[in-house]
Amino acid sequence: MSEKKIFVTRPLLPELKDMESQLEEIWTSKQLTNMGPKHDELEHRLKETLKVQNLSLFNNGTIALLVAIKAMKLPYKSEVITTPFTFAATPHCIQWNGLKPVFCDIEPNTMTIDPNKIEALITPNTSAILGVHVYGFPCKVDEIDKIAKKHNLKVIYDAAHAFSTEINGIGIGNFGDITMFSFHATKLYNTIEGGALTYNNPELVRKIYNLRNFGIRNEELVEEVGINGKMNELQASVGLLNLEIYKKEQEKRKIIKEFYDKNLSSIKGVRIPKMPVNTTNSYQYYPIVIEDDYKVSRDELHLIFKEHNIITRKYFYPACSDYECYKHELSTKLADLSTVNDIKNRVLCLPYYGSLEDNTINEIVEVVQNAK
Ligand code: T4K
Repeated sequence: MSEKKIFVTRPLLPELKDMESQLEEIWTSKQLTNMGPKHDELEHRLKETLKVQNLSLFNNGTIALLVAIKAMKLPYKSEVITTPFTFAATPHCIQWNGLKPVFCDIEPNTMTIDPNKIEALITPNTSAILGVHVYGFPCKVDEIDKIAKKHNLKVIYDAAHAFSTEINGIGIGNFGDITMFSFHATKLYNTIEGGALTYNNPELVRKIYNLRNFGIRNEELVEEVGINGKMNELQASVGLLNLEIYKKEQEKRKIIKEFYDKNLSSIKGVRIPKMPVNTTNSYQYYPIVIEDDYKVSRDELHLIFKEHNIITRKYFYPACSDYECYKHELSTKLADLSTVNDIKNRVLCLPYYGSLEDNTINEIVEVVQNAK
């Protein structure tokens, strides 16, 4: 048993001495926030890293997603078809915009929204589809695009888990009308708290700038009802330093993934979801799916891990469609959510970060091998 608690993740942190010199610069300039030099540099650098045309930084992913939805100008109370297999922030951002989340089932391998089940949910009141690249698995973007074009719907992506994921060499932030990234401490690439929006339509640049900054254009002009979504200089400096080291972290996680894959895939009843071909992995999470022919249930395995002082996570149990605030909606009650309702009871995210020690990784594999 591990002496210290092992968590599902640990944040990527730059060297303290590198942070000290960043802090010295900030202290000297006294520019702490409001689109300072570090903010602007990070925006520029991330645009290159994520291979996107436009990128706006935010103080966290949730505010970024709120603004993304707002920028789409969807009719008040219209319906947004989304996945319930996600973090609470996704449907909450729809609801906070005065819109209605309508939950669609997921497909079993990538656990992303199932395009084959979207059209049945479209009504005259549907205005958008919001897909989540959950665990970094990309949604079926081409199929979603076709449906959206056919029904004149906006497409919004939540790429909170998909930093640096690419499909056929195209950055994941290029698909749909707008994409949100989260840079929360638990994410592969973090700015402590933080996030970004990426989009190809140049007309959105001004709109998003305004929405992020109270709607203020200049000292005498307030153009619309905005919010405070600004990333500060301390967050941006962590972001600049983490840009230098996130690839190393990915390499370490790749090795851990190979070890997990090799040792877990041969265990009866343990399924390892596969990344689609021509897609690069963000190495954000390591989910396994516990099938009926495994020795114990997912919940039992979760408890066995706990006895070893290893904290695995049931991301995303409960599904958002089970939340008190959504489960009573008629659309939730009527929806066919059979795959979500199955997967939510089977999935378990294992500890997954570069500084996991070899003996811990071995222990994690042994727990799955020997559970009874
Ligand atoms: N969309 C999706 C699909 C998302 O997953 C998220 C966030 C969002 C939107 C919203 O983006 P943000 O507004 O957060 O930028 C965590 C994160 O707080 C949350 O950001 C994330 N999704 C979600 C999936 O996971 P919890 O409640 O699981 O976090 P917590 O505090 O239990 O952290 C997990 C483990 O990480 C801890 O056991 C230990 C470790 N940890 C965590 C923190 C915060 C550290 O070692 N250091 C830390 O500072 O939600």
